[in-house]
Amino acid sequence: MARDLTALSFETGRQIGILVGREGRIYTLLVGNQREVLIPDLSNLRFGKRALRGVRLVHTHLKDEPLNDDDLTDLALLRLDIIAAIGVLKDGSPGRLYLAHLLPPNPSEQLYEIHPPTTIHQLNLPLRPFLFALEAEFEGHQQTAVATGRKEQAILISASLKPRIDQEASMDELAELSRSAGIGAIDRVIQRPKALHPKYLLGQGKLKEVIMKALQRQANLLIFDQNLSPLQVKTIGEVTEMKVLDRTQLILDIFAQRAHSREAKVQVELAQLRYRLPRLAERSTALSRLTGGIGGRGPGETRLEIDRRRSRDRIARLERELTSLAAARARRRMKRIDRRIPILSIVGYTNAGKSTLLNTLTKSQVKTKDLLFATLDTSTRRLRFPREREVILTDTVGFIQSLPVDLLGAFRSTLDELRDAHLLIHLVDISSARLEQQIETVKLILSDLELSETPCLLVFNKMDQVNPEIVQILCKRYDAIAISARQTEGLSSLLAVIEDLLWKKEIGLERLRLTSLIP
Ligand SMILES: Nc1nc2c(ncn2[C@@H]2O[C@H](COP(=O)(O)OP(=O)(O)OP(=O)(O)O)[C@@H](O)[C@H]2O)c(=O)[nH]1
Ligand SMILES: [Mg+2]
Repeated sequence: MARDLTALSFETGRQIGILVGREGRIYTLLVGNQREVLIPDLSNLRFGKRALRGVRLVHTHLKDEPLNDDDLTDLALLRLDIIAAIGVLKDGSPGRLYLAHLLPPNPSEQLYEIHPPTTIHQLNLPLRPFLFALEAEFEGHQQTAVATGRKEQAILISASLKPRIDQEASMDELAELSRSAGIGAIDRVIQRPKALHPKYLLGQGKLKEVIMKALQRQANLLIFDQNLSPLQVKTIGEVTEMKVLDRTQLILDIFAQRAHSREAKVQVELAQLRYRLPRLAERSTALSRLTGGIGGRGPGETRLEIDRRRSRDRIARLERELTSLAAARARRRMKRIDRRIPILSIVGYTNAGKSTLLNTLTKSQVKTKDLLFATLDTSTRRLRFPREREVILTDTVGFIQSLPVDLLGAFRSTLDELRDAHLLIHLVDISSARLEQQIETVKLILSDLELSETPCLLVFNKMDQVNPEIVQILCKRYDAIAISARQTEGLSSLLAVIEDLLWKKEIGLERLRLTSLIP
């Protein structure tokens, strides 16, 4: 057999390979060029519960050279049982035999083992028992992983033309988002390429590195800090055979986990459908090797069309439902406005402490958590001041940089409540390393929502976390008040300012457009 391969290789001047199953059946004969053979899509050879693919690649190397990086990448990517190269000698007969296989997880994080070269005749490896034992070892590791309840493990990836320091900061936030979604982030890859790759975002070499890392660290998910085009999601998913998420999808995922009220659920599902619609695509039968090859046939149009139509129908249905929910919300709003009670809305970056402040001020129990996007539904409470005065205080969903457009659109009716506010309290986590950016982001989103005109009071929260002198400096620089939302004691100064802004004639009720509202 080996003799046939090398002879054929010798005659054609091309690499020749065969894919062989465990039971010895030959699946395919591959004819390559001088330097490589391209491996067809193997996704129909699903492993099921197995760790290895169940096929080995045996191919020829025209110059009797050892296994190269591409060979080893194929071994890892395709989870081949074994990869073997047989050298072709000057007379077309088999030369040396090079062989490598994957290793189960090990302390030195070695992905594969390369055997010392032998010859076909010297090879003393009882294949069947060997593969059986190797598979069993892999299985042992999988079971411990299941038993210890291992959650999803992700590699975080950023590829952007922005300076590295900005990428790092944004990656910190992505790590927080992953944590909030219940995903473990085990590694990070940051690249600042000269140009972004249209298909992979990252450079191809870097992507290979990512895949190897993923296999070594047993990650099952790639999360990109940038938003990916439909084409990118598809090609990266195909090449890596891993689940691929981008920033928007991760945020949508968190929202989906947190949505409780019917309105929030509808809003989130709408945003998800709108984001996914252009990304619906079937797997093409592209070649698995990163280096490309003959393009696969296009997706099966019919099935795809059905999926698209279903999604569009569902979007239409959800939009109708949302309209009627929004109408009910508008009626509730009108009632409140009728009451001529000033409305105060707490806005700010996610995790700033908005719900905590609402709770402390009104002694209520809105859920607060050290997670991003703990709150999705708007909560409304009454807050009493001395002299029979009261205001309505609302707390709503937090903001974040690059808030998905679809999400902002879907949450419009929730965010519309902010339009009724006479005063916005812009709450900022003063202990955040990204204080400046967070303030800017919130301002930007407020202006997107056409709320730049609403009077806004900047309040720094979590002052207990920061050196008092720095608190003072920052308050001065930003013209802000500092509080600790967890402690009732310190809040009286904030209340006094609010009362002043809302009721003291000299501070300009007119500016606050309250003249007509307060009897
Ligand atoms: N140290 C300190 N922690 C605070 C303070 N205020 C809030 N926190 C904590 O900050 C975390 C976030 O608080 P939340 O009130 O849930 O924040 P939020 O702005 O409502 O967040 P989202 O709803 O996710 O947008 C929680 O773990 C709070 O306990 C504070 O004054 N000091
Ligand atoms: Mg909250």
